[in-house]
Amino acid sequence: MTITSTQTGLSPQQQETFLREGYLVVEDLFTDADLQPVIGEINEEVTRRAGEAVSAGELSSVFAEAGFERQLTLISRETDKVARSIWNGILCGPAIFNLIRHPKLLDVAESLCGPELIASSVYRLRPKIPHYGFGAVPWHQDSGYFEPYCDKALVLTVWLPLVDATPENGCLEVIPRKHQGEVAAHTTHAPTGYLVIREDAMPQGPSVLAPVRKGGALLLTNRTPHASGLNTTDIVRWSMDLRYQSAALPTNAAIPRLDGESVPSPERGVPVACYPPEADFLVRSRLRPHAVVTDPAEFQRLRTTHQARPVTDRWRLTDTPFWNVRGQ
Ligand SMILES: O=C(O)CCC(=O)C(=O)O
Repeated sequence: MTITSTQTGLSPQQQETFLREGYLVVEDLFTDADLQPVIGEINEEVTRRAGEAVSAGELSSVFAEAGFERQLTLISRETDKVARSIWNGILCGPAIFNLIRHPKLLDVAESLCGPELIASSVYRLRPKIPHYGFGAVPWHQDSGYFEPYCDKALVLTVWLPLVDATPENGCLEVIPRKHQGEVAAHTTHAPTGYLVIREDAMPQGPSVLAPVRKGGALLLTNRTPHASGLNTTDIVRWSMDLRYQSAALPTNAAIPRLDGESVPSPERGVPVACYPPEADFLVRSRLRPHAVVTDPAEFQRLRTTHQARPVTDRWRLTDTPFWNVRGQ
């Protein structure tokens, strides 16, 4: 379901479509110039880490001349260490921070999550390397990873390609209209370690591929079943997935709470955050603007010093004593 963006948040028609289908592709949200700072920052970090691998004798060259789309492909033919070292939410530089709080994205997020906006701790950088097994992501709902308390609320995923995402390089695939019921039972996917919906719990219905051109975004709810395939091209399918939620949901962001917001409480089973392992922050607010994080250094501090709390072990997948809301 593709609708061209209005640049000032989503139109009522876009909102309706998203809520009905569980996903929406928004085209032309960003210009190349909007995305260049984050691409530059990532590229610099790849080159820096590749340089370290060259010094350690693990790589023959940093392959800088190959450019953003191909450099990591060439590096990864010799070692996957560089790609693995930047995967997920490890990078937290100023351009990533500025992308997460970009007004165009916040307008979109506000349309669906309301004006008191938390940037969820779960943001991920995904360099999907050509023909790399760990690049394919099995069928899951993001809520499979989150606290059960947050299942019925919206934690919005904004999936943002930094190159054109196509079926050939492993764009996402979704099952429309399966985002309303209970979260399906998940288990561990061997050998990647990702969560995957259990075969006997897989929502039945036709899936659709969701290619997105650079500059566009795919919006998903936290209960939308989605997956992505292998990258069979020779460029890296670079993407970021960013998440937003209302401040009325559990959050570990340091904010003054308003009446009616869900503060942690063992008695009422309210967890400290929808995803306690990483740090949330307030990204837009009219009612407590002084608590909005605007300093890249503060963002970096939050990302690197957060005291991780595990998520409830709802799928009983490990013997780890997972944090339990009643035992905090
Ligand atoms: O980028 C991908 O291939 C998968 C992304 C994903 O599963 C997610 O954002 O939840």
